[in-house]
Amino acid sequence: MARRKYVVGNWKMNGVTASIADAQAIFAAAGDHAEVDVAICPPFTLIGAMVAAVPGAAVGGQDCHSAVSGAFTGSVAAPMLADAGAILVIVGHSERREGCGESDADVRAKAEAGLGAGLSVILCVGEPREVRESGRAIDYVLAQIAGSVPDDFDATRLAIAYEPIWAIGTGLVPTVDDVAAMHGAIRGALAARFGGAAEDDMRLLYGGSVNGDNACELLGAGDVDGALVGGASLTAAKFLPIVAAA
Ligand code: G2H
Repeated sequence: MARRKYVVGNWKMNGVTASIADAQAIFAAAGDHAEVDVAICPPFTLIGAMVAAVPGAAVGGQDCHSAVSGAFTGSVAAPMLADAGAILVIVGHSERREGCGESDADVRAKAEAGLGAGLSVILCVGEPREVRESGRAIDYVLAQIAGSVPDDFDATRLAIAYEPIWAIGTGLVPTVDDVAAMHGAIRGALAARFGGAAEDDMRLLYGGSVNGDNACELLGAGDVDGALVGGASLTAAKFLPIVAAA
């Protein structure tokens, strides 16, 4: 099965009610690119409003707790995201792995929670600068894959986002050859562990300073099925060139 391109906006901690107009503009124009799956992951506070404003749009959360419910002040469970109308969730973003101390086991539990709630999951991996400079980036990321990807999943509902930490929000990006080498290594590891479905159906996204100027090149790299986009996903003017490049 040919993998559809997938371009996902990660709004991070940006957006208020007025920003729903940006999402409406993005999803309306994305309709011109029917061959691309477009999604936006706004802050939790905007999920319900975004789903209501753009019925049928692919809206997601940026994180979830691994438990279904309980005494976890400030956290949001995967079934709550589904209840709010989300259809996907990002787990394991480096801003949570590093900023909130999330381990591979934590990320795996969150991915399992998301899948268990019926959501699609985007599971993030990526190396810090010093690991890239030491030449160990592929080993580092494959260890994250081994530790954080669940054992059992529908390959059409789990995507991997490779986001080198040093490229996030910095304007720096890896070379196309480095992206292709990393994605090829990830694909190989998934195929070896899970077989044909992972090889054929799982989508591998690139994330980290993707913008309208570099999207064509990055999305054209080998085994890149789309992009996870932060800063350039907040407005239609910046995001739609990336969708068009896919
Ligand atoms: C990486 C990316 C979105 P940005 O975190 O996940 O953000 O495109 O701003 O580097």
